[in-house]
Order: sequence, then structure tokens, then C-alpha cells
Amino acid sequence: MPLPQLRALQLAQLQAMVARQYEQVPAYRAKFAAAGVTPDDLRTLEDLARFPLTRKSDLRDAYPLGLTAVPREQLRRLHASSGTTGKPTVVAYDENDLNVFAEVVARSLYAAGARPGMTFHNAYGYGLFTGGLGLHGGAERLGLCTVPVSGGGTERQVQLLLDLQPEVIACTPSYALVLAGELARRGLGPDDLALRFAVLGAEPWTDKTRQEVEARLGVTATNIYGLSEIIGPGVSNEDAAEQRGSYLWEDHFYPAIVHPETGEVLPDGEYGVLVLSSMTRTALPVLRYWTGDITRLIPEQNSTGRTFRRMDQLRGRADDLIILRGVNVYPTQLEAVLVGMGQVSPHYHVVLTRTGTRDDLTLRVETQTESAALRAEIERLVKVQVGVTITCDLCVPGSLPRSEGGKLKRVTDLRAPE
Ligand code: DLL
Repeated sequence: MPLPQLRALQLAQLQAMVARQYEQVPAYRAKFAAAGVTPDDLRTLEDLARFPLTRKSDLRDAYPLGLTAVPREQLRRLHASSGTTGKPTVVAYDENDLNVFAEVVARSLYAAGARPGMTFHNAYGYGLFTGGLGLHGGAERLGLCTVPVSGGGTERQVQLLLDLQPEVIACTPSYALVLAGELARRGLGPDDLALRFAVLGAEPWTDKTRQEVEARLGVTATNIYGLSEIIGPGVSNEDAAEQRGSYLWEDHFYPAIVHPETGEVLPDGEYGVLVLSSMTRTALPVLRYWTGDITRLIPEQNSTGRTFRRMDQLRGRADDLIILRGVNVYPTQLEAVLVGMGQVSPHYHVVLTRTGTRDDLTLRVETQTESAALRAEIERLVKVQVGVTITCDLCVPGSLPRSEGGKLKRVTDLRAPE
């Protein structure tokens, strides 16, 4: 779409969305009032910067469904992602939203190289996580024969890759390396597979990982980005022929990069926090959502002729979210487990390490009563309540770092930069 037309469409969609929020969602009306704006103040795209940001805490405060803009009977699906306090964030979709979801994922898969008639191995987790079902809907929309493998069961996954000969695979980049490892263990390689394209995301990765996955699985790998609060996977995707930044589907999601401290909107090319508005969502329209992800909009001209902007690979996060093997974990979720037990002091520290391609989290906890049973109980509770397998390390009181006035660093990330 020519740029002037695209900008006009975005403005019209944002105006309609803000009006819907104002009329249907009391929490947004209150936020607008506090910021001194009404929907009439949105006359140009620049005016959007005057409207308040939405944060994860807004969704949490409205738990489970306080920010939805349509009656409950119109909802067709709920997903959830982990929250900072142990309670998940629930996200809702109506029929229109599922349609938008399928459309943007279909586009993402097409950009990634997939074409109708191909077979698609979907190794993202099915369930409350948006990855599995999200990619599934878009793949069927594009006309792919979709194999809903979900995560885990590596040996079976590799067997299916050999038996069903899919051309396209989607999973986290770290899991792509695990699959490549299992293939190699069997003495097999890319020539034994039909794979041509890999659609990788949900966790940070680098060009070095890309090269490794491409060589070991015989694919062209592209980056898929997204987050539950905006829709799930398919907010942006790289083009397989270009592999240089992920195209934001700007007719559905309006991006801005803002300064991490001041919130000021920054020009294209500068790094800051990605803020997204889901313009066409009807059940859960989210205005100026603070993703916490640090990136930039690539200012150089692209090679594909699209007018949508590209976002660069993520540089990191503005908050303390840890992404462990594709699962979101906040340190406060671990703290909640410890506090709930009563037997250990609230002093804890998280150490992240990488062995080969596997990331591990060690939770170091201070306790008077060192015992194997206590260690096992903490590991079990974290698995049940947070959903990740970790190692617990008990240590003597006073040995862990304390806050020295500033922000206490709870996490030591020893995963080597690639
Ligand atoms: O991870 C949705 C998704 C599923 C994306 C499958 C891609 C593929 P959440 O669980 O809500 O949603 O986590 C969102 O994950 O804010 C980023 O910090 C991180 N993330 C997602 N995609 C990428 C990526 C899904 N391509 C959070 N590169 C986001 C780096 C990513 N980080």
C-alpha cells in the first residue's frame, strides 16, 4: 500500500479503536481522563504520543478480563501468559480477532518462505501459550498441511521430520538446535530431511544461531516476533529472501519506539522500547502497549518493496523478564514460591547458564536447614507453580548479594553472548 494511504488507514483505525475503548472499557476511560485526553484529541498520528501507555500491570489489575471491550458471549478463545506476581495475564479473542490472528500469521509464514501445499511441522507449545494454536491457525489459513506436534518429545519429533518430510518447521531457535543435535546423534543430516524454511522466535537469538540452524537443518531461517498482549506470534516476520529485520504488519499493529525512561517517542533508527497498538483487535484492543522489548525501527530502504517498517532483532529487555527455553519467567514468580514456603529467607539469586544449546536456571536460596528434601521441594514447587524445570542451590544465610541502596540485581546471566 502506498505510504500516504497506509498512514491515513492507520489514523482512521486508531481513531476507531480509541473511541471503542473509551465507550466500552471503563479502565481506559479513567486512564484517558487522568492523561487529560478524549478520543477527539487524536487528529494526527503524532497526537497518539499524548495518549497513555498500557502496561502489563494494567492487564494484571484488570485480571482476568477487565479490559475486554465486547460482551463475554462474543469471546471465542482465551490464552494466558505468565505475569510478574504468579497470576497469568489473560488475553481474549473474538471471531474478528481470530481472523486477524490467522491473517497476520499466514502473512508471516508466507514471508518466511512457506507456500500453499507445503507441509508444516509446528513444534510450538499448544495450550495457553499463543505459539502453538497461533501458528496453527495461520498455517491452515495459508493452505499448509499442518502437523500439530507441539513441544517436547525430541526423538519422536525427529522421527516425524523423517517420516512426514515437511518443508517448513516452526519452533524456538534453541529447540531447533536440540532437534539438529538429535538428528546428528542418529548419524543423519539435512539431506535426510525435506525442510526448507524455519520460522523461529519467542526468545532472543542471534545471527550465529541462525547460521548454525541453517547449516544443520538445511533451511532458510527467519525471525518471527510477537507477544500475547498484542495477539501472539505474527506481529512481525523477516522475509526469507532478505533476512534483514522483521516486517511489522502495520495495517494491524501500530509501532513506536520510545525512550526507556522518559517515554518520549524516538525517530526511526534509534533504539528504545517498542510500544505497540493493536488497531484492529475488537475483544482486547490494547493502546500503546509497553512491550519492554528494546529494538529499533530500521530506517534504511528495504529490498522487497513493502511499505511496512522493519524492526531489528531485539537487543534486550527493559525489565527483569527471563526467557528460559521459550518460557517467560519473572524473578518475582520464584520469590512468590519461596515466600509461600516459610522455611527459607526471602534472599535469593538467579543464575542463568548455557551448556551446549541448553539454558539452565539455578535458584540460589539462603536457608538454615540445608537438606536434599528441601531442595527437591523447591524444585517441585517451581515446576508446578511457574512451569519450568530449575535447579535449586541452598546456601548459608548472609552469602547472597544484598541491595546496597540501588536496585538489587537478582539475576546473573552467564549465558555467553554468541
Ligand atoms: O512468545 C509469542 C510468540 C510465539 C512469538 C511464537 C514468536 C513465536 P509471549 O509468551 O507473550 O508471546 O512472550 C512475548 O517474548 O515480549 C519478547 O520479549 C519475547 N519474544 C517473542 N518473540 C521474540 C523474538 C510469545 N523473535 C515476549 N526474538 C516478547 C526475541 C522474542 N524475543
